[in-house]
Amino acid sequence: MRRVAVTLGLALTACSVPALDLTGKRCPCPTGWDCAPATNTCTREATPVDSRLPDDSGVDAFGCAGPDEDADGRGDACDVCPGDADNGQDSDDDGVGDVCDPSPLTRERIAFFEGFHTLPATWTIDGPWRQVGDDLVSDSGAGTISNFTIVDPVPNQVSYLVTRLTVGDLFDPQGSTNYVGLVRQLDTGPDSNVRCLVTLTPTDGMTWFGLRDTGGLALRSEVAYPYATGQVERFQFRRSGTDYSCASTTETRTGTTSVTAAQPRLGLRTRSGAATFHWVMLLVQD
Ligand SMILES: [Ca+2]
Ligand SMILES: [Ca+2]
Ligand SMILES: [Ca+2]
Repeated sequence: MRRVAVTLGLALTACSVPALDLTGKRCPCPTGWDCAPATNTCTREATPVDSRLPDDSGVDAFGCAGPDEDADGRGDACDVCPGDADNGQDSDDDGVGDVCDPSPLTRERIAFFEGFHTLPATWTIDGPWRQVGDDLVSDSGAGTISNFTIVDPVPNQVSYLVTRLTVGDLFDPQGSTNYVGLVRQLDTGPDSNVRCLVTLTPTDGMTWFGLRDTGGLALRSEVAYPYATGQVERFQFRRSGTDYSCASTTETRTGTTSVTAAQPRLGLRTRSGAATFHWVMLLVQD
């Protein structure tokens, strides 16, 4: 199998301490790094071999021939950042690349990545969701809530639900609540839920970013946040027990709520608004 060498542009000698180092990393070192015994630290190889790149048949060293969301030549199943452009660097060697690793010194794993190249059969569709190209589009009518969810595979562990979305035509100007974003602790019966979202208050036209739970009463942690149709956002929705955080590129909101669900689901949610979801990913700490 052909393997492709990747030069990282680092002019390092075997015993040098690189400017780009693994903070606090000690031997033994991960793939692509050399142990420096004198200092018991890891230094990057000058020309590491990237075994994840595909061979001439389009199947890479790990047999990944499936969708390639970011079109970088590494199938989603073998990509340490399947939704983001990255350089393959993974400082804590946890299989999540630095570019998309929410805690580069704490081990996580990718529980799932869904790029919507087809409509995934294991997800529950509630509302007018449809596949367009390799994206998922929702255009909820006035007052209509749409969920696209899956049973939470790790309900008792710290996890990050991450998505990239494009805000669509918003909103129903007469509606009382309009939003697009992520949802957790969804229980479709009583509709308990916690949300990480962008929203608009129809009465004053203000737009917001942040957290809400069922009814927006116990948890409502928001900040005024300008956004418009066509704006691309990356949301990261962390849950640790009853603690939540919702982060965009520039803002983070945190809060606590006791909202629970008998059969907790997680995924995407819109109300009286439209959005295009490019991918969704779940990272988990074991
Ligand atoms: Ca890829
Ligand atoms: Ca990592
Ligand atoms: Ca990590």
